[in-house]
Amino acid sequence: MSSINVMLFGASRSGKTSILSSMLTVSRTYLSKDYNLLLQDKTDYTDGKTTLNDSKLGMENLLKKDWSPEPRLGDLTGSQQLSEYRFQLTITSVQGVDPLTVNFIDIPGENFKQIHPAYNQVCDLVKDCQILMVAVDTPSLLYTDNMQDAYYDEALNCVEELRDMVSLWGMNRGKEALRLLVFVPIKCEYWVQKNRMDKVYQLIEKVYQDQIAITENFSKVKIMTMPVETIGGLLFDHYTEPDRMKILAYDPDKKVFQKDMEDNRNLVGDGDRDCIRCEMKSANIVTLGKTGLPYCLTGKDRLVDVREIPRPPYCFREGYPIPYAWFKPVGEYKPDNCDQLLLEIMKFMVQDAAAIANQKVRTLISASNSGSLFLFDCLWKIIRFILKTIGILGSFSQETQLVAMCRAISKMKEDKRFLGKYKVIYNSLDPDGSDFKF
Ligand SMILES: Nc1nc2c(ncn2[C@@H]2O[C@H](COP(=O)(O)OP(=O)(O)O)[C@@H](O)[C@H]2O)c(=O)[nH]1
Ligand SMILES: [Mg+2]
Repeated sequence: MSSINVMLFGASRSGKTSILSSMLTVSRTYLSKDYNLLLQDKTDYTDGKTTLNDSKLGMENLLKKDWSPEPRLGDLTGSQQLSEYRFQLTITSVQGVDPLTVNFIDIPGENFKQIHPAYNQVCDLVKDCQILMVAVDTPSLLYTDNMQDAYYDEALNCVEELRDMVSLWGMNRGKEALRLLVFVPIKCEYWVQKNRMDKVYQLIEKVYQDQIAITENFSKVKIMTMPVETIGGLLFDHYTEPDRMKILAYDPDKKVFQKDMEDNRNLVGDGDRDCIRCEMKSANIVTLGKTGLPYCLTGKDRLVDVREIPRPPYCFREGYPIPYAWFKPVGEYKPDNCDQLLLEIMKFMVQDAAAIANQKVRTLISASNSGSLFLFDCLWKIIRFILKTIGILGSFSQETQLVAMCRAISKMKEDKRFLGKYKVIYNSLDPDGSDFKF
């Protein structure tokens, strides 16, 4: 079970990288303290991709109250390159076993479209993945429901693109291989607080019903919805209708603060100007997108309709709908339920490894509870040298890993930190209720 591949699926800026960042941030300390599990970010950053720490800083930035306590617009720009993030999990209580690796393939939303040059590469990558994680932008999901327009449904929730991915998913691993499909609604704090998550669960199962149906072709698959709060202190506030959504192009002679602008390119066709998205309040008063503060147009300031801007990510045209969602900072950076997602990945790793090694998870759990781990550890120390020499180190190491992981997971399931806030849609990993259950 030394490595597992996870494909992150979702529209651009839906929050794929943020999920990883918050998962790493919240779990690291207590996994090591309470469970002897060392979780490390072993990503190769030499290609210059966003670090998970930068992603965390970006999220904390969205909460900055010194800007203003007002609602502000959600970000527009998602990652632009196909990236791989790598988590390494080392079981520190047992010496000499290999660490476990989880490879997350993080793909910019546009690459899932058939017309994109990277599309074939994406299709090849998903064939090797055991886990498919679908980041669902909750405000977009609710927006499309309000619009009652199949076109919006398709474009904002990437329904077609997911159909392709699910069809190719894990193909190189065979029909019998274990698979985990997780829908991860994010930016859902508002619906959690209003006790309206049932609606979100229900919409996910409706919007992606065909994709869920495709997975019935696989004999061992678990499908679930696992909402996570990647920030915690940021609540959805409202949407702006497209005709009130504008780009403010400042008077070129004005000195504009960084917090009051998003772009300084030639967006409006009369030279480089500092620009920002804003909501129109009256003919000359707008609300600025990054601070939510009112601004009165003066001098050569100009307002341009978003639909007139031809350049992504600002443009609003058919084929590129954007729900302009505003979020209000109400508290600290306090992610929630991200560790539950990590626990689910860990459970899956054990189930997958057990299935491959023809082991029963039930037996492993009782071995881990009865103290056999200690026996394994002693045995391990004594015969390690011999095993190395005769070259069967791999299989023994794997069994030790499995037992140690089962022990950690069984303990985690007792931990109040894991609140079980998720919904299992379908589970055939465990058709007879025995072998693959925790
Ligand atoms: N409003 C809001 N924004 C978030 C939340 N989590 C992340 N973001 C922001 O959403 C933007 C896009 O996130 P990112 O993870 O880069 O999306 P990706 O393109 O799918 O990888 C970033 O600016 C994040 O800071 C959240 O819970 N609420
Ligand atoms: Mg990303």
